[in-house]
Amino acid sequence: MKIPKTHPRYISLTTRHVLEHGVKTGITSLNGLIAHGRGEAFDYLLGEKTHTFAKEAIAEAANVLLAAKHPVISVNGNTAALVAKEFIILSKLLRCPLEVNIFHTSKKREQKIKKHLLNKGAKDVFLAEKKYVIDGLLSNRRYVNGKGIYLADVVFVPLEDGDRAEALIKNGKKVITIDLNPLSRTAKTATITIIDNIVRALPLLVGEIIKQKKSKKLALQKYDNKQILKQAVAFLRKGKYGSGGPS
Ligand code: PTJ
Repeated sequence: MKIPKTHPRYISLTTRHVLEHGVKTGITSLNGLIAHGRGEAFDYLLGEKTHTFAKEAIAEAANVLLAAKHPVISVNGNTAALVAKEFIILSKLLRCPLEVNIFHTSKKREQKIKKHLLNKGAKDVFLAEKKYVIDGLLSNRRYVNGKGIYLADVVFVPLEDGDRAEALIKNGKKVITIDLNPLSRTAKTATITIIDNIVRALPLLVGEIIKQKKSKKLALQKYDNKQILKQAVAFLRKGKYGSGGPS
């Protein structure tokens, strides 16, 4: 289906197609479509734009990722379909690995995601190993790579489930997430929560990292994630939503 660029919901509709393609090629799970639908509902209410609270979180995320000793980017079936290119740029800028870590267990899908990332130019793509486990977690996501998330001090885990965010924090790691829902357990648990659509936030994060790398000194910012969440919820409560209009 060809969507005219002038369609008021062009970005939203093309993003859906990217995920649909992800399902057809075996990268994204069917559940991923449902998760995206939930995200879309919040995006609509947020006016489908990047707010100041997201920009502040992006700046802090860049700061923390650049200061990390061993950052790792965790990739799932939705994010692999939507932002593989930006993940690869990020992993090169930060000299850090990408690790495939999926919630809905499937060895076949893990391999397909890895191949997809390598085909797009990724260097290091790790998979989970049964002997390395995140304590306090029962889902498939407890298995991690011994040189990746297991060792990481900072884990970038966009579109995450609450259980793993909590477990990673309990295991002493900083967690940076992207989640359109400021009320989700992940959003509330993470060290830094970027409340924005991943397709808008990732290019901005790449830009911010390039900017902060050039400026060479890492700004120590006063950052309060609870305040960021409060601002997002306050915006939703005000009800000034729906930039694209009903369709
Ligand atoms: O590939 P798998 O098996 O690892 O599965 C990936 C999903 C995303 C399906 C899985 O992690 C999952 O079920 O996630 P949840 O618990 O549904 O949470 C996903 C969160 O991401 C929800 O709070 C959504 O609002 C949010 N979300 C969905 N799409 C986007 C998003 N946030 C930002 N940008 C999006 N495009």
